[in-house]
Amino acid sequence: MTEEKLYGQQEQEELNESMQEAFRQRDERKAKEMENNKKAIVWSNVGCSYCEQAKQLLKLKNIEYEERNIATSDWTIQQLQEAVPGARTVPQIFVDGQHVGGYNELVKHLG
Ligand SMILES: N[C@@H](CCC(=O)N[C@@H](CS)C(=O)NCC(=O)O)C(=O)O
Repeated sequence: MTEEKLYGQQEQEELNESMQEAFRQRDERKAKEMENNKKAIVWSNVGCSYCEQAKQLLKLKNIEYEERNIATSDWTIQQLQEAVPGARTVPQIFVDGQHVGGYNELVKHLG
């Protein structure tokens, strides 16, 4: 017995659509899982709007990040310079241990 006999054309189309939707949801879940595994470090400073935007973007993409704010007693400008020699602006962002650059580079990096 062929499938056409078991299911009418409309039922067949509905089945195809729901399978496509299931695959789409699975792909979306996988992509999210992969992003969830990423970790970022954001070197920042107070009153830095690009730093805020970078953190917003990472949140939106579900990427966990550690903020290293050089205005706090936890981190210093020297430590930032060791991590990114010659850095002249903040934020300076690392994703999965790789230096990406500032906010604009992060936007490009995350596509
Ligand atoms: N193109 C940079 C711009 C970053 C930027 O201008 N940051 C400001 C603070 S929000 C800064 O560090 N300014 C210090 C300076 O320009 O000397 C990016 O995308 O991150």
